[in-house]
Amino acid sequence: MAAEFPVLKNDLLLRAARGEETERAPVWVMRQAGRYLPEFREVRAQHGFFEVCRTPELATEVTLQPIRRYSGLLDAAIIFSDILVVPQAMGMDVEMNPGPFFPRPLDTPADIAKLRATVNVDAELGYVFEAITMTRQRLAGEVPLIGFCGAPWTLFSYMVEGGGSRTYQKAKSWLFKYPEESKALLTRIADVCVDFLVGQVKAGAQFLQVFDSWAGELTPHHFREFALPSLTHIATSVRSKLQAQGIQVVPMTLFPKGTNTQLAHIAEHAGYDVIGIDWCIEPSEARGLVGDSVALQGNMDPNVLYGGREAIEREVKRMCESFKGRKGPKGWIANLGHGITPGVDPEDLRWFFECVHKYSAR
Ligand code: 1CP
Repeated sequence: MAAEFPVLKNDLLLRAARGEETERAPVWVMRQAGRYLPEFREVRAQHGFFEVCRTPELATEVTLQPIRRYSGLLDAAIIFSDILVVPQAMGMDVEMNPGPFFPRPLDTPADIAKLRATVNVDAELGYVFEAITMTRQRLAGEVPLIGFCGAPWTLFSYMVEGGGSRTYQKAKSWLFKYPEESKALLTRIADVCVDFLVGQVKAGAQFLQVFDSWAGELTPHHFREFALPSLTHIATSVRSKLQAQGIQVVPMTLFPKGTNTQLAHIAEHAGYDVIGIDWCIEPSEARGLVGDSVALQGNMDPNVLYGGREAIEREVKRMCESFKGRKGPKGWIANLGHGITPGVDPEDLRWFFECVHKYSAR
């Protein structure tokens, strides 16, 4: 079983994830350890992207950078890594220059044979587990630590496209041309995700997030046919495996970006405690769709952070009013509607945190 860790002093995130009413909304931002921070760019000037991921000391340092800078304002740390470590663990080469690049993507189902038949996550991804344990120690209980993985459909699209894409033409042609092989591959990715997430909890992660960044590229019909089953499989299997091993189950968040018309269905069928929403839906409308069945996370447009302090304050206030309704914050984790981008002034992000503290308070 996992090591002993310092007692958690701030459990706001965990209480909100359980759907409880909180004194204010907990807040963190996706990609909070990243290029907008000069201290992160300094580390990256000396070390390659995957070198940082694979060196627990460096991954820990980078994870802690925003916690140190925004001490008392941030309510969670997220382990520094990338969703693409799972395709690597499955046997694919992935480079980061500067975006993800796969020299040998999966062109046809015949290429599936090139993947490892079974993936031992301790052997392939043990460096993430080590980084999590080290970070959890160094956090000294200040805030909870989030572990994560990419969702099967989002990872499938990178593995088939060979990188980012505008049209998802290759990944989608797989779904239409080879539906059964696509489903088999999605399940195979999901099985690795399950072991990876369970390993992260064993190593010390206190909250998990599954990033389905490209969920909204699918029609609702195909999202339900191809993406949702593997998402449900992950939620169900992670919980049952943790229980079987006598390890405390942690809250699970799904970020199915771009699927706002399907929120009610996802809340009911995917099996997650928290659903992350993007900025293309008003929070009160999202709450109306999901009822009280899940907590919500989000959802300010990251580009507001380029609009200056007045705009940030105005938009945070509006977001808070919409999430809170007439009462205080209940089951709401404040965040952006997608990752923070490299050009943001870190002091403007500080202002975002301060405004969330002020306007989300009961
Ligand atoms: O040079 C660099 O430092 C590269 C920038 C960078 C960073 C900081 C990449 C490349 N990945 C990361 C870290 C990262 N990626 C984290 C760290 C923890 C945090 O602070 O949040 C996380 C959670 C991710 C997850 C991730 N990687 C997602 C899902 C979230 C999202 O933003 O949609 C995706 C889609 C990726 C792929 C990826 N990795 C990196 C880039 C630039 C991209 C996206 C490229 C594309 O548009 O396809």
